[in-house]
Amino acid sequence: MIQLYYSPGTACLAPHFLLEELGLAYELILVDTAKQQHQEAAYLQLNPKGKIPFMIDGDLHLSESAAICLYLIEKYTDTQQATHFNPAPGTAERAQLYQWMLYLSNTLQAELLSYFYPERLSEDAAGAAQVKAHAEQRVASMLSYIDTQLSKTAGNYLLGHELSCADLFLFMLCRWTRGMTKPAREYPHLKPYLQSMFERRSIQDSLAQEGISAPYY
Ligand SMILES: N[C@@H](CCC(=O)N[C@@H](CS)C(=O)NCC(=O)O)C(=O)O
Repeated sequence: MIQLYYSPGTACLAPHFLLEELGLAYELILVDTAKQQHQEAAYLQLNPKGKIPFMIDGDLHLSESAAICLYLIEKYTDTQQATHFNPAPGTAERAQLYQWMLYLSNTLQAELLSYFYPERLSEDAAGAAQVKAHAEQRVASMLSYIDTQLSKTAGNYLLGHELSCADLFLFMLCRWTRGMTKPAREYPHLKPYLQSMFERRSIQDSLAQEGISAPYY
């Protein structure tokens, strides 16, 4: 059975939503970052990066939330019900999926990590406060870009009419902005988008399993 190592609310959420969305059997294993369990020897032996999430599927050991999502759609979407999750290689839809997954993980997620760990990018508290403030400004311009893109899609999702793992990834990242001056939920197109994503059973169940309570996003 697939094992997902998680810490509540962290980058494990996108793979967790996806496991639920695909109806796969999996086991959740808690590695609590608040208790520094991700720095313990037993976990570092599995994932020397000391980051969450981490997934084991048979002989495969995999880190990086975006890579886990792309692996899961490629391996487990051969059923009729889930084909829209895995657009055929070489198609425009597949290219769009890669574009969103790379943009979200390489740009917005990276900036959010600077926002949450500013002390790693500065030598003192004043510098860290500046790093955090600047990261929040850059996140705001990225949210603005995403909001505009959502206004141009033909359907309700990043790829148009069908949900993809990029939407699950985006919901996770938008959730992380909930404490910002202008959180994602306050952008005109992101607002209804996040509300409708939040209503999905996969998201509700994952948040409940991780023990996450309101405000959700
Ligand atoms: N690019 C990685 C980022 C992983 C990451 O930084 N996870 C955070 C939680 S969201 C973490 O493990 N933080 C603990 C730490 O950096 O000490 C991914 O998407 O999997």
